[in-house]
Amino acid sequence: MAYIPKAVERADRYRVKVDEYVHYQRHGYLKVEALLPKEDVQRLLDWAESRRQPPPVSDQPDKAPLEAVFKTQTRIHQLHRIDATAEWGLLHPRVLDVLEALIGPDVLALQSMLFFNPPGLGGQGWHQDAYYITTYPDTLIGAWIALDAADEQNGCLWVIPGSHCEPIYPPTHPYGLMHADGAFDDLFEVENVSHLDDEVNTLTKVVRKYPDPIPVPMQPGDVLFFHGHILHRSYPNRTRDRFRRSYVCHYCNARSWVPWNHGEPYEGDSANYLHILARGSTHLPYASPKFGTPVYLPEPADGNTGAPPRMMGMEDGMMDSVQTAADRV
Ligand SMILES: O=C(O)CCC(=O)C(=O)O
Repeated sequence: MAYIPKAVERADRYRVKVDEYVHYQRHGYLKVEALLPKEDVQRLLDWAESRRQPPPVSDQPDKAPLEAVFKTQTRIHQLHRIDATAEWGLLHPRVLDVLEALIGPDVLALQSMLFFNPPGLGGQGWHQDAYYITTYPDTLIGAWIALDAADEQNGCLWVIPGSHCEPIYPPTHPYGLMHADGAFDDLFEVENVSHLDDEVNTLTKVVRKYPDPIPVPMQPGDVLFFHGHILHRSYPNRTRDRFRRSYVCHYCNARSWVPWNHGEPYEGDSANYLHILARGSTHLPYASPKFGTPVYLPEPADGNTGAPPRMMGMEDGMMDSVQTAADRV
């Protein structure tokens, strides 16, 4: 029987507007305001604060003083593998509602990053996320969940609208796999990607092809969805008294092969089995939520209901609508 993707209904389901879908496809990003309710933002903030506490003092004298580590800590990766709240945030149903429309219906959750960006710290220079996280087919997307208000002063994200149409610019030292390796004639290699200094980061050459980048100010609960190829960056937090906390997660279509992992030794040819199937279905291996966060996967029966394909090839080599074919019998 055919798999016909069909999401499970929920009372608070977010329904993406056609204009939002078009905006994402055309510009490579989409800000959805107030996607997370206030109480969910508060839950993530409380959790972020609990993670920000310095761990117990170490008795190993060679380790850096923990307070110093704590002060310089700007982000923590992959907490969803060890923490129930992080898993809940990564699999937030309203974030997945949008992803289902933009890259789904089958969605695989790959990465979580908790950013603190205290005053004076943080910032990441121009980069494309699919440079780091390869998926085949290339379906990577980020979801940037604002926990604090983010603006130009405390280091909001900046994007270059339309730059998601660029291919991924490869590094000078090949490492791992690159998107469409060898398929382009004039693709140049880049150095020091993500470096804060535009003169050092040679991806800036691509940035300069475009009109001025734009800042994306956010309010707590807003979520910015951004394409895996879009050129984007952030600046260090220039305020004296404000954090810039955010929870940033990455996903791809669950039918993509993912030779990428983070936080474990080499995982073999494919790491799909380490990533969580968040929506839909897949023929590839996947992980289930460790901490029991509900994911709304279709039941096998749901997947097998609905209309058959609308056109079919006829024995005489012509295409015909299924209805007409049925009527002829
Ligand atoms: O939030 C930031 O400062 C940078 C995040 C970012 O660029 C990313 O997740 O790709």
